[in-house]
Amino acid sequence: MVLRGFVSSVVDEAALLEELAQVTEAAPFRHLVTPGGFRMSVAMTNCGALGWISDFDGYRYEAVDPDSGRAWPALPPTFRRLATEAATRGGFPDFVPDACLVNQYQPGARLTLHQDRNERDDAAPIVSVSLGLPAIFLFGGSTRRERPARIPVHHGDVVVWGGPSRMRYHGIAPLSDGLHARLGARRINFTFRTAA
Ligand code: MD6
Ligand code: FE
Repeated sequence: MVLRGFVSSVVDEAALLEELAQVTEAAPFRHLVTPGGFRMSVAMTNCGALGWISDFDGYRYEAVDPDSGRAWPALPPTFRRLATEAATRGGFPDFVPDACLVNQYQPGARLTLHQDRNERDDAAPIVSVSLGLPAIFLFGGSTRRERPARIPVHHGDVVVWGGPSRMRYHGIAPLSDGLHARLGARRINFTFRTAA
């Protein structure tokens, strides 16, 4: 379910961006390496009890930021409220996120088709928030071979993703150039999950 313009309808956007700045100060964006040895074009960080990481040993959730040796920053209050309000609107009133992956795309960055399969419980939805520059969300099938639908996502849109769609392949097409009034030349995405 795509909730257009949902962010500003439920939270104070300035508060959300201030909390984002605090998260990225404590745990700066970094380019992870895939298990196959490729540097990801998307820069990532996390907040919440668990953070998603990738390195030569694989993809997984960890409680400690490998760059700092400290716990990931806590899920800020405005982040949490946005996630639970969106999940409720999407039909998942019991959603309790314990992980928020924060993705930063600069022009040209992309996320190739993948499934989200590192979470323990696939009954829980994912709440995905788009901020900054617009992007094309690629929404595929249950195999990598199906040609994905191309769904535009704009600043303030929230996608709630669960149930029978939970294991569909998806990705982000290479980000086009542009300048967003508040976020500059980048797209930020939060994906809230129940990982543990
Ligand atoms: C992104 N999102 O929007 C990447 N995964 O930047 C994802 O990979 C994603 O948006 C699962 C569910 C929703 C998502
Ligand atoms: Fe994903």
